[in-house]
Amino acid sequence: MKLTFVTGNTHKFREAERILKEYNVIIGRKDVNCEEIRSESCEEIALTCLRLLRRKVNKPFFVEDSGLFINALNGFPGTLSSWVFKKIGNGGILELLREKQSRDAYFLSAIAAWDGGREKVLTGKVDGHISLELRGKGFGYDPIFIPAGSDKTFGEDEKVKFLCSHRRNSLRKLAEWIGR
Ligand code: ITT
Repeated sequence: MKLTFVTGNTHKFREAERILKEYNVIIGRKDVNCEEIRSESCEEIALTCLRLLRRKVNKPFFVEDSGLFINALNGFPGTLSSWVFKKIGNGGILELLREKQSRDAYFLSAIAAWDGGREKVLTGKVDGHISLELRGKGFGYDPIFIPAGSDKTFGEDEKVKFLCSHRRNSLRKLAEWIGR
């Protein structure tokens, strides 16, 4: 099945394209702006966005809302991740964590999909912690996020990110749902 990923983020699209190809799901990209509601739930934001876009996108499609949740900051930046990244970047996050004991964090990805008849929300998560300094490339918070079981940031180890990311987990569920 051909699916459309509605996103303004080319990094997210490229990751999704590579991962879904493994499951024989081919995707195209559409960049239609969706006024995101304010909520602490990625699932709620993604589903609301899907329903708003249903009128504009007349073919099977999905949207994804994701974010970095840091325990010591009560889940901040969470669903504000995109905005916070633009405002204070990775340097700002490291500064906020300077005096904190715990650096535990997780990435969450919520996909809301419409296959032409049904709609579904699928989530993926990856646990980890925030590094002491910026390391590697990638996009967004990749240079400061170290997944559990690794000592490298997502930005330093693209392969690990490809295999275990929050997005990999939600996209795998999407592929399974589409295939049913
Ligand atoms: P769309 O809403 O148009 O899809 P966006 O970038 O605004 O694009 P989100 O609202 O889901 O997407 O924002 C999530 C932000 O969280 C994103 O902009 C990054 O800063 C960060 N983020 C999400 N997934 C990430 C990942 O895999 N690696 C690094 N940072 C990530």
